Amino acid sequence: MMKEISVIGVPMDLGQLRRGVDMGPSAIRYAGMSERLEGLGFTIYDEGDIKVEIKERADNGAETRLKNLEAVTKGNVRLSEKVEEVVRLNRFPLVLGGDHSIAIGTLAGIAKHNKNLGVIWFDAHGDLNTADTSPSGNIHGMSLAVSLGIGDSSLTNIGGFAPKIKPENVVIIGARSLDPGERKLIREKGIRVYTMHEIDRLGMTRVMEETITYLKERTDSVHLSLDLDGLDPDDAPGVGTPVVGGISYRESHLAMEILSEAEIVTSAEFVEINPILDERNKTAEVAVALMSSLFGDKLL
Ligand code: 6HN
Ligand code: MN
Ligand code: MN
Ligand code: MN
Repeated sequence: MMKEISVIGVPMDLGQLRRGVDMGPSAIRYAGMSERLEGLGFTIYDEGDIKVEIKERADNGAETRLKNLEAVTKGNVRLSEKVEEVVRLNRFPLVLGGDHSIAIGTLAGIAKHNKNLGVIWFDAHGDLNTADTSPSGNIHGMSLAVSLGIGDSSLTNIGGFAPKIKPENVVIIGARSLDPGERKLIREKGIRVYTMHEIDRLGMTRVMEETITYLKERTDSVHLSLDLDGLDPDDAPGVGTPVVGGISYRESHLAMEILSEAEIVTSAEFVEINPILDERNKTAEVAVALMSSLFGDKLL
């Protein structure tokens, strides 16, 4: 794995309606991220935060069903440019959210340099909605669809090209709340999904081994997009859209260790941490522990 990591904070809370998720990057830094990763031998370049419009000033976009479309687009354009620069410097981009709409900008920046990019989407949700299928109008529930080139053109065309990823290069892990339109898209596009049912049946070890084999066969780099609501709310309570029956802390930690051994992940983002909803920064601490395993922390 690359020995230099660039950390990019994205205080984005406009892709959904609950306040506080913009404080995610601070909470993760406060939980000791840099010290942990430096302790593993990495050089950390903290690039600070991307500028995102504050909610009070964002036009809520009454002319479209997509809430805060203009401000979400602008923030993601800035993020994509920063990520692209980091990839060009051959550093590992580690993006801190912010709500999951920021995957749009992260993937736009990475895909510019990686034509056959794989994506692990670790999430309770599919984030595969469009303006027509979304129950909420919230863009954080659309970011994977947008990256597949499906959605509003101001979002799908960020970076000047679409799509960013191919459906057969995506693996969703942890799904347990999929809207009807998302299920349809998964079937139509043949997207590989490990729902909680498969995780229970096969166990996390086999799910990760299959995922790694599958992505190694068809991609040359892998982005990990980790939504903390993929974990069970007991282990990660500080998220805006919790869903019961999720991946345990231990299983998710094991998943990161297996990914670390496989050495396939070339970029990552940790999103949806909402300190206002959290219990004494527990969810940010979980995020830092997962990062630490992903970057090779061994217990012995
Ligand atoms: N996330 N499927 C719901 C929606 O509004 O589209 C929830 C999306 C949650 C998105 O957690 O990143
Ligand atoms: Mn998500
Ligand atoms: Mn989610
Ligand atoms: Mn372990």
